[in-house]
Amino acid sequence: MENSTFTELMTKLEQRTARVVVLGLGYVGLPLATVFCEAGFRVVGIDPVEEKVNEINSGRSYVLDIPDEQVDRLVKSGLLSATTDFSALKDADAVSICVPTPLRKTGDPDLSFIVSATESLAPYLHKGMVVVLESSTYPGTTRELVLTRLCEVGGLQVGKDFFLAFSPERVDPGRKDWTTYNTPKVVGGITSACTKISAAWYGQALKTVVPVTSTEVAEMAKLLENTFRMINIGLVNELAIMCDRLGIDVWEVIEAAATKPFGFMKFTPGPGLGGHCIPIDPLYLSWKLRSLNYNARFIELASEINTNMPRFALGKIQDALNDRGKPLKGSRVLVLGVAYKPDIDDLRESPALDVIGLLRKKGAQVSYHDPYIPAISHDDWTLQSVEDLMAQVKTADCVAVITNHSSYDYPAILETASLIVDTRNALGNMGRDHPKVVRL
Ligand code: SAJ
Repeated sequence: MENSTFTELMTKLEQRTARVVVLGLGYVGLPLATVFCEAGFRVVGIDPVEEKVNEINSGRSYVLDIPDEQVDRLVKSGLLSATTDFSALKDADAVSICVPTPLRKTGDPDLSFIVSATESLAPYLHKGMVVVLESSTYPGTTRELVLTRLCEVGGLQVGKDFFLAFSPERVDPGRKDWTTYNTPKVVGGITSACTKISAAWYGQALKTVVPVTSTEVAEMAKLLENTFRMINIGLVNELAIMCDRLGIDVWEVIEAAATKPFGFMKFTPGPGLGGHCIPIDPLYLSWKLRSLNYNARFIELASEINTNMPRFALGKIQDALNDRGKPLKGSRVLVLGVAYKPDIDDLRESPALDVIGLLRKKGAQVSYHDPYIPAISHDDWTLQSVEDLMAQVKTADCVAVITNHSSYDYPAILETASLIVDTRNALGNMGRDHPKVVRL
């Protein structure tokens, strides 16, 4: 049943006079804020990091996908502003929460950012407000953590006085074809009125909105998307281990299988699983199911295999050197590419960090090159990206391709190196059956 609060808010959203606040201005929040601005909403971005706020208010962007020009234009037009002050929420009609959901050191979900954002919002919750959580999390979070805290605010009833929904972020940093604007957006509310009003809000700014019947469906859809990916990467990683035992070229096997025009989806093995989504989101799901006495075996097994891949890559490097009469200990190993995936500058959860750590533990003289990452400080070691790449390739006992950035001149590297362990098939057919090349 739609009441006057619902219809008044709906009118503001449809007329785009609703005042929008985006909580958290990272790789999800800033693009979302700009998309609302481009639709004509006035948006205040709130972030606790003053440097980010100053960058935005100065017309500059620190997010790969958002150009300075766009931020500058939106700030100068008065549509976009940023602040560290959460009291900006008091004037908000529509709030999107885009905060991190990492793992703790224990491997359990860290929901502290969601709780903190909700507790900052609660004092400003008022009649006629819609709140949407975007952070990837386990099914039930919006209802159990966000709704319970917002309902503690005196006398306001969800679905009647305020509206609450979940809408999973689908941002793939660096991607040009699918953006925040044109990627279909799932939205699920606590009540049908919550779904309707959140979908209407997002529908004013995004190309396609997909309403679903609950926050749990929306939360679970996101986890299916990324668990699907993690498990299939785990499958091809185990296939690489099997092919290694069988003496079969796994890359040729995958290329052959990928010729099937239906019923198959290509994934490729590698030295491990990086990033802030794929290795982490599925563990939110398995953690939740454990609390319900269910063991999500596919997730646990795939995670175990993916986590072991840096050690498998180490073994390939060790064997390749050994076959050339060189112990790993004391050998000069140049790691090529350390970002968690090609052509980006993001190091989060990168398997390169594990491979370098394992090489150092074995006594190898490890250096690295990555055009996007000038320096690394991790655990008890710090390294700088080497300067003269080809000189380092020439002197290395082994070049280990860990992240296959497209900017590398692979033919020149093949010509210059004495030994290459290619964990990403970066050399392609050049590397097949080449005496200097060992592939995963
Ligand atoms: N990886 C493999 N083999 C593969 C694919 C990926 O080893 O076949 C590794 C990558 O090297 C990387 C990790 O897995 O270390 C994650 O790679 P990713 O391609 O999944 O990239 P992400 O982590 O940036 O995933 C994001 C996700 N987007 C969102 O969560 C909104 C994911 O859902 C997208 O499918 C993915 O981008 C994408 O397709 O680019």
